[in-house]
Amino acid sequence: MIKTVPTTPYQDQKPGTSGLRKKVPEFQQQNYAENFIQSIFDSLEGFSGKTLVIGGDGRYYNREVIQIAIKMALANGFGKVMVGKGGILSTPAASHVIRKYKAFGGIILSASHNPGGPTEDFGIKYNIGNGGPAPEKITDAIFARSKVITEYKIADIADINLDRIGSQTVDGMTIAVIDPVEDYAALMEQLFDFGAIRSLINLGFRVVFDAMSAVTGPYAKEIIENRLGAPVGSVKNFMPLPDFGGHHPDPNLVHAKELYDEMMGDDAPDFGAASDGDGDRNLIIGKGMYVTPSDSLAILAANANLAPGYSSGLAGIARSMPTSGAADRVAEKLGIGMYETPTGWKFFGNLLDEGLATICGEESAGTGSNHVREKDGLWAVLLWLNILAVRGESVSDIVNQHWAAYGRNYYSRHDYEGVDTDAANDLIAALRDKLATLPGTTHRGLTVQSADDFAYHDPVDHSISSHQGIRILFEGGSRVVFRLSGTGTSGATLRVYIERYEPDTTRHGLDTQEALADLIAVAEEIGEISGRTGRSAPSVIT
Ligand code: VG1
Ligand code: CO
Repeated sequence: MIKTVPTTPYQDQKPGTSGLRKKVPEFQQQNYAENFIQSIFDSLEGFSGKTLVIGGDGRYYNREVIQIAIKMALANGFGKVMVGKGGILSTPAASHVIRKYKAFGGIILSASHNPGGPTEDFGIKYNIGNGGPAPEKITDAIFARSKVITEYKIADIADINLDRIGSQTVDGMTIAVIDPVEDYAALMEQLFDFGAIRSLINLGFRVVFDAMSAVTGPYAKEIIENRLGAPVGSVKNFMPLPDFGGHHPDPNLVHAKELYDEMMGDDAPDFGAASDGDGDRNLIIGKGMYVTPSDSLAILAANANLAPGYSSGLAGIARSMPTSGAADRVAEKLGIGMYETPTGWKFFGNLLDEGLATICGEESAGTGSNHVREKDGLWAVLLWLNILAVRGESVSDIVNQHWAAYGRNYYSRHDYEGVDTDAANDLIAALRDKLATLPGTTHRGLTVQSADDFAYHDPVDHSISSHQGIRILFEGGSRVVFRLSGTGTSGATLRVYIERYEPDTTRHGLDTQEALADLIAVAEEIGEISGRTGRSAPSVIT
């Protein structure tokens, strides 16, 4: 029943910030997915007879690769596979299932916020037994293996029916098709005061959630409408579609513009939120008030003790390096640890496992906690709702009070998408060459205090991750960060992160881009962005 199939390696299966992401036609090349999955298994030890969790965000090609992964897991010696009904599991739900059932690991099929469809993006990611993305040691091993692989193993069996919940045994291996929502919803009920949120909604507090035709639809329907009592229709675009309705399932001000406009309108609901393709990101908008992800992290951390799951306080906060320093001020006030990691959730795993950090976040709309080992979009939405229910104030009141207490970190990210790869690499290399001579120089009145290429020393396993972004810090606490995306699938994406701290309350009402105008101009000058990329303006501003 088990076939060993000869194959030829590909040289481009290098996992990025979050797994291997490529266009669907690339994944459809002969044995492309099989090679990568076998390379994962070849890089792991000790899984014989153990459980593997498999699920994806439902995008185009999801079902095909789920079948391949099941058959290959069976052939490679796993004892059991748990797969979400219809091949669906949001990224945070997959993380929870791995942890709850003490699985050996999991395979998550997703390209997250990237578009889906026959010519769009697909992705495969491996998560370890703690429920989190595999650390670099493992992803490096997978890549090395993928370059020399000569054969893969697959069970020669019929496709598994993914649409009926229940277990079946094939060749000694159990395949359990599970409800993708149930375990996750139960976990949320443990962490948050659903009764308080339900009362708030009963009093007429209006919530709108845009699932962006992606994986969170069924989760949000069950939790926000069924369990919290929001009126039917509060969850929009709740049917997961293989092409996300032709949109980018990216919850930012560009792709969730309709929600944004509704929240800024005259008769706006009280609370608006959205999530991404695989359910790990969140967008939070109050009536007339957009909350930046960096501020959201800080505010959630400062108020987390209002939710039952965090009532005993936080051990520490972790954020990715490009994320604003707003959370740092909260950690300082609470007298707890603050950790600065490279971009990507895999770097938070050790801090969470060791109990050093409780809440983590990234500027890219990712927030989460030690309840799973991935960022979690709905979790952030529910923590916000729990805080709103307890405080009885509006989102904008809470944000303004936070700025008054801690100061405001004006923050923006400028993305230059689809840039020529060589030009982008040259831009970063040129910045690297300038690092030594930048300190002490003055640009538009801003003096460079220090500049470096961020390297992370993991305090738990002592591994070192270098070249994680060029940081230019100015006197007074402003900074500009340059890095290249590790999740894109065509050309390069240059990300420029801009931040300025403003302690003066009377200056907290400025427009963000105006407040950052000097720094934006300095970033252009030092980075030579337009000259090197040929772009006079970013493609996306968040
Ligand atoms: C981006 C974000 C990063 C996030 C990653 C995965 O990576 O910047 O913060 O962890 O996506 O998120 P990059 O390398 O493109 O900047 V997801 O929701 O795509 O799994
Ligand atoms: Co995502």
